[in-house]
Amino acid sequence: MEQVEQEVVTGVAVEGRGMVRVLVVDDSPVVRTILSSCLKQAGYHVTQAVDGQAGLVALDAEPFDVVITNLHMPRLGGLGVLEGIKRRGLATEVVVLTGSDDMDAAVGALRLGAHDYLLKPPKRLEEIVLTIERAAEKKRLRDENSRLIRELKLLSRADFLTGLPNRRSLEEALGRELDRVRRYGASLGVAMLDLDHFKSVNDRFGHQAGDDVLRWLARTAADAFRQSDSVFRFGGEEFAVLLPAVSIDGAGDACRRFVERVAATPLRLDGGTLELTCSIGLTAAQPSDASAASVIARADRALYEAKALGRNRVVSIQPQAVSRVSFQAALEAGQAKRAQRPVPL
Ligand code: GH3
Ligand code: MG
Ligand code: MG
Repeated sequence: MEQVEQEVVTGVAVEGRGMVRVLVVDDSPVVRTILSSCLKQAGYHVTQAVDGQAGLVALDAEPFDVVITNLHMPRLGGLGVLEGIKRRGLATEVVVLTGSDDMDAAVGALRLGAHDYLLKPPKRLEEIVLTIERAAEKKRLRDENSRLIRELKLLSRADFLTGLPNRRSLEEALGRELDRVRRYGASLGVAMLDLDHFKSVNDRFGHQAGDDVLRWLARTAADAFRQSDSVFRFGGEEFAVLLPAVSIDGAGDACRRFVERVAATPLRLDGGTLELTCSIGLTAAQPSDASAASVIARADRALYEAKALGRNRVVSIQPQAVSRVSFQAALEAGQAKRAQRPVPL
């Protein structure tokens, strides 16, 4: 076990600083004590480590916002701490302590990504606190930035109305799955689903009710398909489903059950009962498929056929036989029966 002085000194809570964790790394007990008591008085959470190696052990054990480290120490110096932080991909800011006769080392540390340096021995306590404060603020802004970027990425892949992953997300997921089909010969069913005569739903019940129906459809699809399947809102009243690790017949059964479930669930809306149906075009991705777009285009052709054959059904296209005869031979669902009781949304 590395020697880490695990003394955590919690100072008076100064607004905004109470949550900031600072690691003081120095082989001199005197310097450690001066820095620690000064920072704790300023309200920071402070942990001490006796050299660079002990500092890295502390950094592995818990997150720190700022490390203030001496450059020259036995076993491992400040540049080693800096490199260790980079190697670990930590966002911790580093302030190095250097003698006035060793500015080359301080500049080297800045080049390696240190936030700032302080001259030894530390004289003006205010300067130490201000330097740590600026380092902590930089860390806070960087964290906030990363959080916003993560959030934006999520938002850019989610559909606002239904919460389902959107078309961009589908194209990425399909690209990944297609790679598995090509590399490992994995099976992948790709279904395009479109609500039948949806325009008339808006016309009859209003756009708001139309939105509610889209949300209901999204919930129902996410519930009806397997956990390993993924449902996407492609756009408008069109959805896509990826069904990995299942034969085209298995995918066809799942799609047919879904079409039947929608048809068997009349929806109670303000102003009456909606007997909703949907159509699905299904295909299996092939190693020879050049892109996600080519698979989607084939599923779309199957969907077009399902509409042309009377809607409320599934048509699957087997890629090796895309003739019109095979469309009809692949017809999998007839008109579904309706349940008696309308379901409220
Ligand atoms: P088909 O059976 O041939 O698919 O007929 P359809 O009426 O469903 O198809 P069409 O493409 O003519 O109309 C689609 C409708 O979907 C028109 C549009 O107003 C509606 N729609 C698309 N996006 C939304 C949405 O976000 N909310 C609502 N309420 N309606 C939408
Ligand atoms: Mg449509
Ligand atoms: Mg439609």
